[in-house]
Order: sequence, then C-alpha cells, then structure tokens
Amino acid sequence: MTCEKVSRNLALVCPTVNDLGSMSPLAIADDVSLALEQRRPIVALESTIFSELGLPSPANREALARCIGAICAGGAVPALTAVLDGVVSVGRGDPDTVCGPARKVASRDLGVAIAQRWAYGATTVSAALTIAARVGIEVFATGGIGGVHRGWAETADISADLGALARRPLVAVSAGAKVFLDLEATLERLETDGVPVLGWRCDDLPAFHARSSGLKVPHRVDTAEEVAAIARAHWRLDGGGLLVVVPVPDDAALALEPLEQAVETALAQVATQGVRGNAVTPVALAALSEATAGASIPANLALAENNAAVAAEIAQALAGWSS
Ligand code: PSU
Ligand code: MN
Repeated sequence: MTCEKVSRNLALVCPTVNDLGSMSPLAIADDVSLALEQRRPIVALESTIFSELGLPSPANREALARCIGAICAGGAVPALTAVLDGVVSVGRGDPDTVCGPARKVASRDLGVAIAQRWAYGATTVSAALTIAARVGIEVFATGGIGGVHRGWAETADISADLGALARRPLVAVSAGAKVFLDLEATLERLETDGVPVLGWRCDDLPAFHARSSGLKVPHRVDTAEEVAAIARAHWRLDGGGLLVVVPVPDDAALALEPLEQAVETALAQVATQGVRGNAVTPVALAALSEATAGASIPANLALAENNAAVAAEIAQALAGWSS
C-alpha cells in the first residue's frame, strides 16, 4: 500500500494517527482499517515469535498460520505488526517475509528501524504494543512475554515488554512469561508497575510450556466479558496494560520439573556462549528446544494458538461493551 493511500485511510479511520503518518510511514491493511473504523474486534500480534529469531523453521510458519486462523475463527481481524522497508506495517503479513530472517525491534529500536529503513524489523512484544496502542487496537496476543531475567541483580536485564505493558492500554494475552525468566520477580515487577495480572480460568501463573509455575496470580477471571469489564474500568482510571495469563492446553503441556531441568541446561549453554542483552532470548529458546528434545516446540505452537483464540474472544467482548 502506498503512503498516500495509507494517509487517506488513516484520515478516515483514526485521526490521531495522522501526525505519526506524516512523521513516519505507517501502512495499515484495509481489513484492519475497516475494523478500526467500525470498532470491530481486532487482535494485534508481534512478529519476532514468527521470524527466524523466534520459533525454528518450519514451526514458525505453522505458528503464524495457526494464530491467524484462530483469530479469524474467533471473529476478529488479525493485525500483525512489523517494520518492512522502514514502514511500520499492521496487517496479515506475508509468511515468506514474516517467517524469514529479521532484526529484532523492541520499542527502543522502532525509530531507528524506520529511519534506517530496515528491510524486516520483527517486533517484540514491546514494539508491537507501542504500535498497536498508537493505532487504537485494544487486544494483543503472543506466546510468552519477556520479563525479569534470572540474575537480573547483576545484569539489570529486564525486558522492555514490562515497561511497554505498563504504559500501553491494551489487554495482552500470553501463557505468562517465558519459562527461563525469574517468574516471581516478573510478577513483582508487574505489581510495581500497576499491571493487573488476570489468570484465565486459573489461579496459578502458568510457566509457559507448563500449566502452573506454582506461583499464585493476584486475580482470576472466567469469562471474556469479565476481562472486558475490568479493562474498561482500568482504562477509565488512566491505567495502562493488563496481562491475561492462559495455561497451555492440557494435551500439549510439559511437566514443570523436567521443564525446569531443561531450562537449567539451556541457561548453562547461554552462559557458556557468553550471550548478553537482546540475543539472550533467541539463543535461550533454541537451547531450550534442544534440551527438551524438541518437545517445547509443539507446546509453544499450541499455547500461541490458544492465546490467539482467547484474545479474539476478549476482543469480541470489548467491542460489544457499551460504556
Ligand atoms: N517468547 C517466545 N518467543 C519469542 C519471544 C518470546 O516464545 O521469540 C520474543 C518476544 O518477541 C518477546 C521478546 O517480546 O522475545 C523478549 O525479548 P527480550 O527478553 O530481549 O526483551
Ligand atoms: Mn533483555
């Protein structure tokens, strides 16, 4: 889509985006534009998980197809976020590009990726939330968010996902945070930042590939309408993001204890390789897949698809809500 066409669409759809449109190119797919205009349910997605930085090929393609399929089947419009040739793009995404080689774009990298015209900047949760909030999307789905890394006291490695969640008024749906993080510290940080963590039909924080981490969530929710009511109330008081945590489906779940052992092995491998900063997550995910003999991958696919389905349900409830 040309920038001219984009600005015309945006003028119709979302006047607040015009200044971003003139400052930096933004391409919104027609079906997303229309859904924004008609206030129909939309679910935003990040692209890192589907790129070569996320799931290994060909699981990444399957994950993309299953997430998009679940959102459509749930009556919502998928809005995958990415930076393509320096253009912030929101739409369905061409699998040949989305699932290919990418540079990781967190919220701090967005301006650089645009100005330097990166061919494919894959958005992390933080960048996706930033884009989705700017466009006016209220619901986002992913596999697992980033969080407070183990050993954070020495490295200060705390994912920008947490800060973005605190600031951007979206409902983010995930299977908790990635399992190799410090989950207890991640929950603490979310509390500090005023992010409600809502357990979707569960009382425990999931451990990504495992259904429970053994840690309690502060609040439980059982319906999408309940989530919508909480989000509306939170936003009326100028609250930012909310995190809905959904356990991985039973038939794909891994048991917590062997998973923890695999995490230890994976993290030891990361340490030996001397990986730091934003390279930690992709390397740790690959090492974890190896340490679980590939079992983490089907679990990851199942949970991502399930999260997308729950997100579509919540988007429906939010769209139907009259305040
Ligand atoms: N969870 C996954 N696969 C991923 C990620 C999370 O199962 O690829 C990505 C997400 O894009 C998330 C990012 O936002 O990792 C967090 O990276 P960091 O820890 O560097 O903030
Ligand atoms: Mn980090």
